Amino acid sequence: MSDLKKIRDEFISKLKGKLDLAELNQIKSDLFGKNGLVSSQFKKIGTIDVSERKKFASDLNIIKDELHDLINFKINEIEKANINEKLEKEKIDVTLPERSFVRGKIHPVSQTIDEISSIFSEIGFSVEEGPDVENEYNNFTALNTPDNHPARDMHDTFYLDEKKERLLRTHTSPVQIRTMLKDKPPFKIIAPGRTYRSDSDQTHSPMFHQVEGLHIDKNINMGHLKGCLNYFIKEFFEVKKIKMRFRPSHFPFTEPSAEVDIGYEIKDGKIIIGEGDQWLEILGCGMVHPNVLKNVKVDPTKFQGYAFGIGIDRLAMLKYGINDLRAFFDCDYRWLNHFGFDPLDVPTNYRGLSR
Ligand code: 2NM
Repeated sequence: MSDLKKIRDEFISKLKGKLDLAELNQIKSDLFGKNGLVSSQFKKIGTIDVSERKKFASDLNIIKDELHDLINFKINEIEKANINEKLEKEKIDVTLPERSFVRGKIHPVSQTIDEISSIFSEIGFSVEEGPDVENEYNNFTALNTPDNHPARDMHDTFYLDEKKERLLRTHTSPVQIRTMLKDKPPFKIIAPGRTYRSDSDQTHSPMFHQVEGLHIDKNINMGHLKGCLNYFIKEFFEVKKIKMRFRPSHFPFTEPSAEVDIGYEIKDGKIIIGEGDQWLEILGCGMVHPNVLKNVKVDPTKFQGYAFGIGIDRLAMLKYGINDLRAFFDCDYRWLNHFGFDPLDVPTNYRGLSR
């Protein structure tokens, strides 16, 4: 048997087996590479006796084509199978239903704090924050609240130790105290945040939210207080005019003290803020007591000012028609989805405040 026929038979039988791509390429190089078996036969043509040369060259070309075509056919088959497998695996079923997707909502209390902060920042107030766990000096003593005052009672305040030194702040006034102790007057700040009182029923939650304001400068009087609150209430409820009255009251930290009511009426079962002959109490305020100023080393003969405290939760309920305070803190996802605010929805009265 000639060399050519041997090569042919050997490789035809090899190629009958199951071969992968790497093995096929190896065979291809063994035969047709630079020193491959078939390539070497081509180099031999010149040495062959002239009488046999033509037949040898012709046989060689036939064998070369046969092996070459067979290898390429097998490579092609594998590549086609690979592509088909990929197509099968990566098939997208466009008839499947989409994955459910939920976007979080801004809690109405957070939304209201943002609105209040941006309204006050427009007239020069800056926002201050402080810790929820306070000491009794910042929460009571500095605020001219005597030891025997009912607010200090165990039934009203959450004390965190036997000695009653640490407590959950009952208002955000300690933030004003901290600010006045740390900086020099004038002061023009608001302090929004969580506050705590031992109280729980339909209209009281043991944790609630307050924003307190403080403006201390030379010659600040009650007219400034009235103007500031009138502006705030109009902006907050988005009304042009507001009926407002100051009722004498008492707080240990202010003198004189007042509670502020706004006019409202019910029309077609809906509350209209700003007009009507019903009164709604919405905040407490007054001129900061000289004792408070002395406690934070501010000279009350040189500096005076006003302060106010607003309950945020009730304001949010009024503005957004929510009637159960407790729903605010139930963490019911369906409730939040209904009453919450879309974080990507920029309101028309947006004031450019970042969250
Ligand atoms: C209120 C009512 C009246 C108040 C007083 C102070 C401070 F720290 F400056 F003395 N901050 N907030 C204040 C005054 C709070 O809440 C109903």
